[in-house]
Amino acid sequence: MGRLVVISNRVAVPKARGAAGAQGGLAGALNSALKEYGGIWFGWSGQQSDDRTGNVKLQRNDGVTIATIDLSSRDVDEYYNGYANSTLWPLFHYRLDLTEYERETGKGYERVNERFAECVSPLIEEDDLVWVHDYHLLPLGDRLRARGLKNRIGFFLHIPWPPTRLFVSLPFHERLVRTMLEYDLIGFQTDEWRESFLHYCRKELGAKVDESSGSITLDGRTVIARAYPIGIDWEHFQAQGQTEEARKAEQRLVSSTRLRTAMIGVDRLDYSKGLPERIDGIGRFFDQHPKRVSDLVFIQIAPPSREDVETYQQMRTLLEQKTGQINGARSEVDLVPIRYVNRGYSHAELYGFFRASKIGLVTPLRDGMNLVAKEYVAAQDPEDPGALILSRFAGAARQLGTDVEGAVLVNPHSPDDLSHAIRIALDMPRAERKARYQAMIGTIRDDNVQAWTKHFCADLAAVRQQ
Ligand code: ADQ
Repeated sequence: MGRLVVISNRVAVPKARGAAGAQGGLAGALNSALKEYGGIWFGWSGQQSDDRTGNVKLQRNDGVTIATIDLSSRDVDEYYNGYANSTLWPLFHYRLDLTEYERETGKGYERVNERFAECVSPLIEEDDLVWVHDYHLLPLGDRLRARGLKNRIGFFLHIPWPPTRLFVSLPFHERLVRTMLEYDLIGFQTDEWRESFLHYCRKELGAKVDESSGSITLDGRTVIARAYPIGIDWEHFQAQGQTEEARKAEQRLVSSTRLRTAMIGVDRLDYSKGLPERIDGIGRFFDQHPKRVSDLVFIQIAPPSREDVETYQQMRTLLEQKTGQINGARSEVDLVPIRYVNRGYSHAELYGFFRASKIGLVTPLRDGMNLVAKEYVAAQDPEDPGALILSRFAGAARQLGTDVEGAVLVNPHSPDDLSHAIRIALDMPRAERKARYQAMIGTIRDDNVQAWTKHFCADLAAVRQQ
């Protein structure tokens, strides 16, 4: 196998504290892949510059070549804040109500994909494997082929693929999916998203689809679609858990919550994560069990993300209001039921906070996978683990829960369901917590991010090209 060339919207050199929240789950995963195979990671530098000289900045970091370009402010508005984050992100998370359809941002999206192809193709050698990531770059494979690239090109979608009935609301949906058929292998987080994609190709494009192998054939070209559920960097996370920083974080939470059970949520501040709905569920729990206010403290850690997009600003305000209302109504001089923290923490600190919390609350309305759910479980003491409450609509629910085993599954839209799950988790006997933990920990440990990258890259290297 040649080198690996990873292409994603942003490249992220691992940084220390506070950076993890902004980087999201993607960064850690890709860094691990590149360290293992050697190669190049190409993407936007995060900088804006209006002089489009097309210069690629190269930097060696820990055996990996990081190659970046700047984007113009118009590119950032149209491609990043516009089409990627105001059209595709809400639509792919089933939020038609928040989806904007603007022709100009669509053009900006195509322009930036073309620019990515123009800048990265000279860096790619003949037998390199090319791995493109996520919704920012759906048409990139097609743009690379147009420049004569014959390499094996794979694509992985980190977020859900929406049902056909929602997806067809996107103007030019057919054109977009046809460009994706230029990849050799397309990976999804779960079978559910893969099935939606196959359904679209069959119904709307008339492609020949083989459900079991995932092959899609159209106009003489075949692409394979498979599910590759992403995992956490188990070893790294466990090593973080052994640090003094993790131990101090755990102690800090234990001593500040004293006899109350700590329940924790850790998310980017994003409407897909179901944060206002989560607060409503906690409010319902306190309404239904007013005496138990003194048993529970909820800690929500949520650093802001995508602050230039208006829906994100509105959500932040809504969340502050809802938290303020509950705290106003339920606090005592020495007791505040919800602690809402607008900042990121290092993985070591998160490990400590997770371990000190007897309930993990992960309730996205829709999520490709959700790595926080896996990190929460990975941080638990096997002899006295906490309980995980997990949304049925997170990709992770496919691996971590049935109705009786593993995580306590919930419908995050229903405050009653959330309230019920909180009561179950709060009163769960240790033996049941241990059994549920045992049902989850094997897949979290073994199906880790290294296994994920190995599996995807091996399949990509093995695809028969036409
Ligand atoms: P995200 O939407 O960013 O990722 P997630 O999978 O939960 O969501 O990953 C978040 C990562 O960022 C985790 O490693 C977590 O520890 C970290 N993080 C989150 N909040 C943090 C905070 N407050 N402080 C510090 N760190 C924080 C997208 C998709 C997911 C998919 C991943 C990976 O939306 O569905 O699981 O990519 O494919």
